Amino acid sequence: MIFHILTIFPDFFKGPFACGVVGKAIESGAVELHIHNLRDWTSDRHRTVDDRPFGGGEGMVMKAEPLFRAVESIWPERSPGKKVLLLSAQGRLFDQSVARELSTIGEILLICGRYEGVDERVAEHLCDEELSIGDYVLSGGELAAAVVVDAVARLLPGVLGNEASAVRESFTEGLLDCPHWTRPADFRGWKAPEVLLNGNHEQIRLWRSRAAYEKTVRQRPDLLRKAGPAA
Ligand code: 9D3
Repeated sequence: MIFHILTIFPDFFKGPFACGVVGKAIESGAVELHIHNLRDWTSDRHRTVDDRPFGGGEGMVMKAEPLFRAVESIWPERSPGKKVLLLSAQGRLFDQSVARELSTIGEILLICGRYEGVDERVAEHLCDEELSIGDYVLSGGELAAAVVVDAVARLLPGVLGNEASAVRESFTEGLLDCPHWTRPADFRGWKAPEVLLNGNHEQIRLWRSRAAYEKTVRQRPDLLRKAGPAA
C-alpha cells in the first residue's frame, strides 16, 4: 500500500515511522510512504501557502491553489483505487471500521491542514473525504495523518504482528480488550488473578470475556450501546 502525505512540516514524519510496526512495514516494502512538502507547489518568492479569511476574523486559511497543484502533480490521473483525504477537525470520525475500509485501498494521499482551516473548495472539489481523529483540538493535521497511517498499515497482510492479532480483533469487536498481567504473580502485594495462573484455558477464556465486558461497562458504556443490547 502506498501513502502520500502532503504537509508544510515534512520533518514531522521523520519521528513517528522510524520504529515499530510501521517502520518495519516500510523497510519490508509492504508500505510505501512518500512525504511531500506543500511549499514545493508555490510559485511566489515567499512560498506562500496561507492567506487571510474572506469575511474577516482571526487566523489564516490554507490556500486552495498549492494544494490542487500538489495533488494534480502527485496524481495526474485519479482512479477508484486512489483516495485523497483531508485531515480536519470537521471530518467524519476516523475509527477502526474506517481504518479497515481504508486498508483495502491501493493508494491514499493525506492532506494535513494547518492554521485556522483550509479553503473549503479543497474539501469539496479535491478530496474524496474529510476525516477527524476525535473530538479535541489539535494544532494541525500532521499528528492525525500519522495516526491514520499507523492504524491502517498494521491491518495490511504481511505487516508484522498482523496474522494472529487481526483474527483476535475481529472477535472482540465492540468490546475493550481484557486486562493483562505478566510476571511476577505478586508485585508489591498486588496479585495477578489466580485463574490466569492455573492453566485451564477454557476457564481463562471465559474469565477474560467477562473481564472485557466489565471493563467496557466501567470505562466505555457507549461502546455497548453502539453494539446493541445483544452485546
Ligand atoms: C476556533 C476554532 N478552531 C479551534 C482553535 C478550529 C480549528 C482549527 C484548526 C480546530 C482545529 C484545527 C487544526 N486541527 C486539525 O487540523 C485536525 C484535527 C483536530 O483538530 N482534531 C481531530 N482531528 C483532526 S484532523 C486535523
